Order: sequence, then structure tokens, then C-alpha cells
Amino acid sequence: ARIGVVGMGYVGLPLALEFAGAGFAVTGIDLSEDKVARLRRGECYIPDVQEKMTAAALARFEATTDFAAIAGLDAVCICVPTPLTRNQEPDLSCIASAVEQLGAYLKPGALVVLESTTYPGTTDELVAAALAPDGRQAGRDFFLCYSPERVDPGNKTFRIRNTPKVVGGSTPRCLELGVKLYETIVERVVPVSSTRAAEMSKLLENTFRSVNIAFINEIAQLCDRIEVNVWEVIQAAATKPFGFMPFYPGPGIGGHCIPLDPMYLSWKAKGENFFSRFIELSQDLNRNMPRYVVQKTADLLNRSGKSVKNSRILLLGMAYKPDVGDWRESPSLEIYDLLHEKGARLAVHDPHCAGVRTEKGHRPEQAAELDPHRLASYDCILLLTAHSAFDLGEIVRSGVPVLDTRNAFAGYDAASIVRIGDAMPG
Ligand code: SAJ
Repeated sequence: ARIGVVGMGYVGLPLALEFAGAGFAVTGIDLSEDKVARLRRGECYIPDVQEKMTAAALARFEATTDFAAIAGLDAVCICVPTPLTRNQEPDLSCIASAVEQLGAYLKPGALVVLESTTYPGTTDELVAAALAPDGRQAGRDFFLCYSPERVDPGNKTFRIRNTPKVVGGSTPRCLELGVKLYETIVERVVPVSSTRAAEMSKLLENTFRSVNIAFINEIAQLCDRIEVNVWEVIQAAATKPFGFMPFYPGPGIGGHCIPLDPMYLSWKAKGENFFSRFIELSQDLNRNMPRYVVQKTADLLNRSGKSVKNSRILLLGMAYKPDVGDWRESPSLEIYDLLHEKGARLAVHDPHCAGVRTEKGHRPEQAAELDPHRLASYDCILLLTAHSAFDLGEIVRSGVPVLDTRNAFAGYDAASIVRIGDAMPG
């Protein structure tokens, strides 16, 4: 059987290579000439995928920008981005254009699986409708499923093969084919009763995270006021062996899933005249964390009689999570802009990120390696992402006041280290 994957990004490329590794002939389709050219050279632009680009897999994998290749495929997985529009509404334009190409080239009897995160109803309404004009019906002329991606960038423990895969079908036959497809590469496939259930399960997973992160961010701000260290409290609560799951405060939420997915759910809810207070509140709380960090930075500087204005501040970590080079939606970007507005003299250091550009269009100056005398020239340091490459001992030895937004310095008990979620000492 020939399998196609549309969208050669951090979801589609690993999926395509996983199918190739399982022995299928696989076609990777992408709009980007550059991505296709790099794939044809066997170049890997997704860090996690390097080990999948074996000679065996590459021998069965071909990349193209030509959607006509769909005509030769027995199954097509759509793994294209589902961002938000400028006014925070679902942007399904990538799905719409991919599906338009399917309509033009899809082989009778082929299986189509949508993997992009989207609101319940998208698969049955948008995808099926796009193929219906010439009377084609899901379950008869072609087969249609929804199966959410659970790719976790940088996660070495959970890979495609050992991460359970939820699948919903437009009809029972569709579901059967979808399950058979994924059973070739995933140990545990989880069939559900409809494409809507599968779409909703994904939004539940990620909204659950966003809401709980917002909640612990609020608890952290409360702990600031009642002289309790939130990190110690979470650690103590996490000793409860049942019914508790730790989340951790931070400078806000970044990435392309957690800040966005809840907005797909709240948008769908509004369409049904249902206003999700949880989602609105958690989005507000998470979006306000950069301001909270800036306020705490000002408090920290004030302790040594300084103001943000004209202070030299080093931001450690622009990526949205540790040990990845992805700075999309990272709260570090807004923290940089807010401090810049207040007249701080800023430098950043992130060994994983290059070419960072903030929302205001600033291109932060990357400080060179962290050496002691350079560190001493800063009035304060913000730890925003806990990259394992950071030499925390060096930073503590410099004696420069640090605002630690990740409890990265948990092992150090130095007066110069202040944490969010912990009252400012003295
Ligand atoms: N964050 C916190 N506190 C937490 C957890 C996360 O502030 O307790 C922040 C992170 O710093 C980051 C943002 O939230 O800025 C998102 O973090 P994340 O750990 O959710 O990482 P993502 O965005 O890579 O989420 C992915 C998601 N995977 C998929 O959508 C398939 C998510 O569902 C996973 O649960 C998550 O990875 C994971 O567990 O690593």
C-alpha cells in the first residue's frame, strides 16, 4: 500500500518516516520547495527525526510539492498547521487547501485521516463536504477518519510507537480501516465512536493542561503574599499517591499547542451559545504571567535601589520549554518587549535558539557564553527556560540577583536567588 502524509512538519515528517520504517512506500507532500529539496538531500530539519532517517526508511520515502501524487495513494494523513487568526479564531485555511487537493486527486476507495488539532465537527463537516460536490460519500467512495497527533517535541520516552493513538471514523468501516492503518506503527490504537469524539479528546487533553497551568500560576501569586514557597507546597502535595498531578508555575505558556488549542474549544462553545468561563479565565491568567514576571523583576531591582529603567538585565532562555530550540509563542518574547518598553538594557542567552524575533519586532542581542566577569556586569538575571546547558553554579557564584521563574535553582540556597511563587526575602 502507498501512504501519503501532507505537511512535512514536526508531526508529519516523523509520521511519514515511521510508516516508511514499517515497510510502506511513503510520499511526503509539502507546499515548501525548500523543505522538499532538503528532504530529497536526506537533510533533517526536525531534531527528533534524525534517528528515523535510516537508509531503509529513506529508500521507501519520497518528498514532493506536487499534490497530483495523491492519485497514487491508498491512504493520506493530513498533518498541516491549525493556527489562530489575528482575532484569536480558528484558522482552517491549511486544512481547506489540503482537502481541496484531495478532492482533485483522491483515488476511489482511499482512506483520508485528518491529524491536525481542530474543533469537533471539522472532519465530518469540512473534509467530507469538500469531497461531496461530485457526490462522493465517506464510507462508500472514500474512507474518512480523525486521529489527533500526540507528538511531544523532545520527549525521548514517548515516541510514536509507544504513545496510544485515538482514532474516530465517519462510519464503522472508516474506523476499521483507520485502526488497521495505525496498528502497523503504534502499539495501542484507541478507537472511539465518532470523529467528533476523537477531535474533542485532543482538545480536552490540552485544555486540561492549560487550565491547570493557569491555576498553579494563580496559586503561585497567592503564595507570594502568604509567605509560602509554592514549589515546596507542590512537592508536598505531589506526595499524594492518588488523585493529584503536579503542574508548575512559569512565566506564561508557549508553544503551538497549549496556548492555542483551548481557543478552538472556546470558539466552538461560543458557536453553541456556551461561554466557557474556565477557558477565558485560564487564558487571561496565563497571558498575564509575563507582566507578573516583569513586576517581580522591578521589585527585585528595587531591593538594591535600582529601577528597571537603565538596568542591565540578562534573560536566560527564549525557547518555550527546556532543551528545545522552539521560541514560538514563548512568554520570554513578551517579557523582553515589556522590559524593553521600560527602558531596560537587555541581553539574552539561549544556546538552543537563533534568530529570535519578538512580537514587537525586536531581535534580542545574544550574549556570548556565560563567563563570570560578564555576568557581574548585570543588575539582575531572569531564568525563563531551564535549559540543562546553563551553568547554574556559575550564576550563583556571580552573586548577581536572579529571578528564577522555573525553580531551576532548586538545589541552591543562595540569597541572590528569588523565585516566583515565593515571597521576596527581606
Ligand atoms: N508549562 C508550565 N507549567 C507546567 C507545564 C507546562 O508553565 O506545569 C508551560 C511550558 O513551559 C510551555 C507551555 O506550558 O511554555 C506548554 O508546555 P507543554 O509541556 O505542554 O509542552 P508542549 O507545548 O510541547 O505540549 C506538548 C503537547 N503535546 C501534544 O499536543 C501532542 C501536550 O499535549 C503534552 O502534554 C506536552 O507536550 C508534554 O506533556 O510535554
